[in-house]
Amino acid sequence: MTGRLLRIARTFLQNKQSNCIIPNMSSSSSAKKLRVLVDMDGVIADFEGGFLRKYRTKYPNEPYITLEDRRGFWVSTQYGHLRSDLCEKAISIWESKDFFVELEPIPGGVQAVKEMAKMENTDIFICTSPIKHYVHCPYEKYAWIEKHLGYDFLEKTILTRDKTVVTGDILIDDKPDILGVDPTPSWEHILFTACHNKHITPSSSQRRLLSWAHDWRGILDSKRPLTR
Ligand code: DGP
Ligand code: MG
Repeated sequence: MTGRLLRIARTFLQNKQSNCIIPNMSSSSSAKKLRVLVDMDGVIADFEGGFLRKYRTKYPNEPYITLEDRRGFWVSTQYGHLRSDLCEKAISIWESKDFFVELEPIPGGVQAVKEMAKMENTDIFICTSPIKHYVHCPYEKYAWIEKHLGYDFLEKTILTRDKTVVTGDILIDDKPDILGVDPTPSWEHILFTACHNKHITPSSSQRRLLSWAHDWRGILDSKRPLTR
């Protein structure tokens, strides 16, 4: 017994000296917590607004698509339909330095996420897909999170191209079809309304969050186990 306590104390001191983060050993207590995954672009960071502003600045004489007329998740696809060379021009915008870090927050999103982080029995993670042109995007996503949500949120940040392999109770995301290697992800996808998806009718089982001014707390509560 004494030997075991000594080992634990030694490990603790070693971890402290090496600045290691000591994992939460009480995994059974976290099992009861509601795990909320919140997407970044189009949910808390205004990708569409930032894109249009920078596209019009860089290409003032080219045609563009207003946010009202946006249809379909892929911006480059719709610009390519407008005129084939505009596909590459659109891509050049989000591949540029400072694009992701300079995105404006979506109204109410940062506040909501901070509030979720303070809720009892709730674990919140930002779950975002970086673009494959990785020179700026992953770094800038972390920088945006630190700037708007704070340094501690870097612990709660998941960058993945496949959100189906991440486990959670809810994923709040503006992409209508979230596909990956797992055909039955653990989370319920709550479709966050964005300019590109507001015209589509979600499948009857899919719930929407119209904006952060709407009842996101009710959606979280609907996933919590009933207490007696
Ligand atoms: P997410 O919000 O996590 O689903 O990330 C999707 C990313 O894809 C986001 O950074 C926006 C970006 N995106 C939007 N339209 C296009 C497009 O047409 N092509 C590419 N490569 N990325 C796009
Ligand atoms: Mg998104």
